[in-house]
Parts: sequence; C-alpha cells; structure tokens
Amino acid sequence: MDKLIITCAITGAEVTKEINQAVPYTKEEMAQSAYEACKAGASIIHLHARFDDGRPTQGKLRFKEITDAILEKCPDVIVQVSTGGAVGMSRDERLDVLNNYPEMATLDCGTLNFGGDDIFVNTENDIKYFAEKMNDLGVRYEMECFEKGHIDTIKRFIKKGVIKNHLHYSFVLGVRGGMAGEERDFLFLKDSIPSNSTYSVAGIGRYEFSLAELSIKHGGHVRVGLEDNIYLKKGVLAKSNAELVKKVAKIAKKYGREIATPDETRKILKMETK
Ligand code: KMH
Ligand code: ZN
Repeated sequence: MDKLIITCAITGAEVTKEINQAVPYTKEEMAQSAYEACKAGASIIHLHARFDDGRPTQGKLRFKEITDAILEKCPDVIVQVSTGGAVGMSRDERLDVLNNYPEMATLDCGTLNFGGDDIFVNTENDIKYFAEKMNDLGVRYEMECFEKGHIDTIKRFIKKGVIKNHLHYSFVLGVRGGMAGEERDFLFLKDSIPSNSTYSVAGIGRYEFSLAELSIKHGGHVRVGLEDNIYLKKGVLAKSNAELVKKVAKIAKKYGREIATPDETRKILKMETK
C-alpha cells in the first residue's frame, strides 16, 4: 500500500465560527491552522478563501494572500484550492482562483442538493469547462464525487479525452442530498473507479472517522477538517484542525500505514516534485 495522504480541509465556505470558534477566517488564522495540521501529518491543504468576517470569496487576490501566508509557514505543503466555492457562485466567479496557477485544485463532478433550498450546480458543460481550463493551465485536479453518478460522468469524460490528469478521486460522502457514508457506499464507489486510480475519502459530519478508517484499511487516502466535520467525537467540538488530523494519524498507526510527506504525496499522485 502507498503511504497515507492526509488532506486537511481547514475552513470550507459554509461552516462558521458561530458553530465552532476554531474555524479560521483571516489569512493569519488560516496559515496557523494549516501549519498545525501539517505538523500533525497533513500533506495537502484543501483551501477556500474567505474575507476576515467569514464571507466566502473565489477572488484570486484573496486566494493568493492566503496561499502565500500558508506557504510561508509550510513551504512544502500542497495547497489544493477549491473551484467549488460556495453554493450560488457563478462558473466564472469560481474559476477566478485558477488565474493564480495553483499547484492543485478540486474538480466537482456533478450537481446535487446541498440541504434546504440549496443546490450545488455542476452541469456537464461546467465540468468540461473547468477540466479543460485546468488542463490548459497545467493545474492538477482531484475529482470530487458526491455519488456514483458523478463517477459515471467522469468515465464518459475519460473516454472523450477531457480528463487528462492522473485519475485521483475524492469521495465526499454524507452531504445532505448526496450519497451517505456507510461501508457499502464506500465499497461501491471504490470498486467503481478505474484500477489505475487513486482515491481519498471525505466523510461529512459523523462519517468522518468511520470512513477514514475504512479508507486507511483499503489503501485509500483521507481528508478531514473543519470544513467537513466540527466534532472530535460525539458532542465534543474539535479545538483545531490539527486535532482532527492527529486522530487520523492515530488510526493510521493502528493499521501500520505510514504517513506521506508532501513530496511523497506528489509522487503518489504523479505530480511534479517541487
Ligand atoms: N462549498 C461547497 C458548495 C469544493 O471545494 O470543490 C463546494 C465544495 C467543493 O466545497
Ligand atoms: Zn471544499
């Protein structure tokens, strides 16, 4: 098995300090939170940009400020920017961040309900447009699949030559409106992707650690962080992103799975090393 890649989704676009004070908003808070997460074992930081009051933005200038602050404290880490942004943002708004030529970004692979009246829109044309833009700019992408139909959509795009990356999937399970995160859901998705792929699992809310453990056991990779889950365990708020990463590192140790450094992560994902 490859060493374990731990991604930390430090802030997201929806979670707020009102529900967990540890959610970082400012660039200083983000850099500190990323630094602690990296020290605990994260090699990829999944990043959303926010203004100091917490409002999400996909503006390239804000992303650059935050990315620079993170890289100053953790020079080797892979910063994976979100092209999902927040519900309701337009295609071009979401893509502005790519003008910074980030090392890595997400590619969201289908539309889904996102709780209440919210819909996270990723039409087939959106996916194609995003993928082609990232191909042109040389940005590596992780393909975020919230249910099996998204994997099937990507299968069609692979055949058409739209997806040119090494195939690296992220199964984001447990979103209200997407697929749940039970063991059978994970196994179904894992067995549905091409054999030359790699994958990571992001369990939302209560699924975070049960899915992390399954992925560690099966040779997959793991994403945790306050974007996905604010609790260390039932009823106990996580004090930091690092606490969530440390918990995964402990599970990895139980299974004898070593943790990948950023450069080892680049090799596993067939990215250029820095
Ligand atoms: N904030 C969600 C609507 C991504 O980062 O690519 C979308 C999201 C996915 O978080
Ligand atoms: Zn995200």
